[in-house]
Amino acid sequence: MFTDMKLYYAPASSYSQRVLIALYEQEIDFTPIEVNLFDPEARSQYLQINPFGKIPTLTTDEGEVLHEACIIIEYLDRCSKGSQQRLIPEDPKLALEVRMLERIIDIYVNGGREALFTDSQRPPEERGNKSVLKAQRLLETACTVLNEKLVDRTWLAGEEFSLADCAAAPTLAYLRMVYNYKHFLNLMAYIKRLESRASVTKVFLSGREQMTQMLSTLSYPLELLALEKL
Ligand SMILES: N[C@@H](CCC(=O)N[C@@H](CS)C(=O)NCC(=O)O)C(=O)O
Repeated sequence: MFTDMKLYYAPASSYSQRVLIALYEQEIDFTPIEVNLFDPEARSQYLQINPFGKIPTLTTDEGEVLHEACIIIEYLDRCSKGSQQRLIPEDPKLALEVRMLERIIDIYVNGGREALFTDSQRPPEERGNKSVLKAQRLLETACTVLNEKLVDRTWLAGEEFSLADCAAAPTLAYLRMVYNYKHFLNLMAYIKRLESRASVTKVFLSGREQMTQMLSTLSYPLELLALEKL
């Protein structure tokens, strides 16, 4: 059924990783096509598939072209075999919570991570402007909300792994490079659970080499925070 499904992605791209986790969770066959957005020719070719120049993109068996990680995951979830656990629950109330958590991760956690990362690559005397501080405050609020949700939950929306966890895994892993969240104890325990989940382990391992290479090209090196150091 999924023989001609193609995922355009990069191993270290956090949005690609969200979709890869969903594909492995749902045991869906696909053809991976690695895109190098740093190569001008590859980039201009890719723009024909995704005019925004963002990865990932999924092309379906029916020839549909899907952008946006959360939409791609929703598509995969609808097509997945009946035996697999749904990443967006059937129950409408639960489904709303899953989507809300995914939005919080995308907008406030990932938005804060991006703002802090960009800031870290400015000369030290130019860091910490108002918009960065605002993004950091929103990031802290989002971490507080997620940390509270996790008081009595294994996964973000409860006992079932969901779309929200697909989004959280790479976002929280990369967040460690720019923001130390060791004071959020439930989040810390949660990232460890995520990292031991088979789909997540596989995706993180395959992205490590490219991420290490990218980190080596930074103007201001980041100290990649290992969990043991937090
Ligand atoms: N809203 C998009 C964001 C995708 C995105 O930002 N992807 C990054 C890689 S993780 C990218 O393509 N960056 C390249 C660029 O901005 O030029 C989604 O949900 O898929």
